[in-house]
Amino acid sequence: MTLKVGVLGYRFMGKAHANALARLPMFFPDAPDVERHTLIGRDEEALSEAADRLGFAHTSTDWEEVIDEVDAFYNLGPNFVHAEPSIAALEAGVPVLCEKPLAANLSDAERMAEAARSADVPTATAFNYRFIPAIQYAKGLIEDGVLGEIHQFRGRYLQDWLVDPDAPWSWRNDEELAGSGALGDLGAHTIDLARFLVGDVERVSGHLQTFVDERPVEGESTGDGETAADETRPVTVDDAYSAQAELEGDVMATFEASRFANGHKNDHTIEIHGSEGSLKFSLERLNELEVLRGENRGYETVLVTDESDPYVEHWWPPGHVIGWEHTFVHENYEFLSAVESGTEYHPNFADGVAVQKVLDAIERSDESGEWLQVE
Ligand code: SOE
Repeated sequence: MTLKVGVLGYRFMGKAHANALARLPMFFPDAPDVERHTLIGRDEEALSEAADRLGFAHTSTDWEEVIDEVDAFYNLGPNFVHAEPSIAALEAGVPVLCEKPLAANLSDAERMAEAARSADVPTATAFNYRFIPAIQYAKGLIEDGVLGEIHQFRGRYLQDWLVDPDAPWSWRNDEELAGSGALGDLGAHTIDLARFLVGDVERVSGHLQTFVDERPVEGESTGDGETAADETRPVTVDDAYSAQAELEGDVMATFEASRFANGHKNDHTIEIHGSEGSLKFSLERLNELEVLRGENRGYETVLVTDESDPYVEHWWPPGHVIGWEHTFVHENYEFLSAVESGTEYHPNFADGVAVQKVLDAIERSDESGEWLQVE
């Protein structure tokens, strides 16, 4: 059977997932057959150019029509578009993969998770970093007790694309459209990894800050290399956040993210300390994991491209490293395999709403100045 996939969104994430779908038959012969069926967007000209480039057979400006024609629906639109199309697809019994964070606010995320429960088909919240071989290796070490009892988790995700006060305003700077800023965009990944590797978040104390309050709207070109950008719009989300947290099992955690961290491009790092050892992971060196076993013996750098890598046989011989885009291939492979076999998939919408509850509690804690329980 060929699974027809309908994809809403054709920019950054559209490209990442289309690339993943194209790689599946080449590298994962055991994956279901997949057709890049319909690409969905609003601007017909841009959509048609993207569909040709990304290998989609059809285009549509109406997601409602597409839902009835496909076997899986990918919602890769901005956060405020996550809820309605995803819920409609689930009500039609179509499995859904939705980009993170699950929604722009907790009530939408809860409605989506409820629709997923009723539909009882596989859903995915696209936390692609779970599918990095080094992260899966780390999980195996923790489950095997190599780190002993876990005491601390530290995660930070730093980028710098908003340091320039003239960096243009986009939906990502607007509370209605995005929900939050660095918190939801980047922090959601870190919080998901904390849940995946260590456990649920029980209580938090958060702090959010916006360093630039308004940004220029990208203007029309004036033809002389300048843009007519005298209009600005307010920034209504955080540029950076930090939070202290307690995870289940009395694990102490800190989370931090910024889109304002000069010099950091896509710097997501995780550190975990246990009674018997520690781990360090950096997304900028994603083929490696630093592991400390026992006290005072120093960290050993494990190159995770050998038999410990669950996907190594699909790619290159050990030592031939993989990159950021491969995380999407692994994610698509696992999700579409679950769609074909009708089995459970994680991280699903229940995982997405669990993260959204933490994002929501961090924001409320910033407003009230108090530690809050995550319900
Ligand atoms: C933001 O810059 C961003 O593209 C996030 O939206 C992605 O989730 C992250 O993986 C990379 O950075």
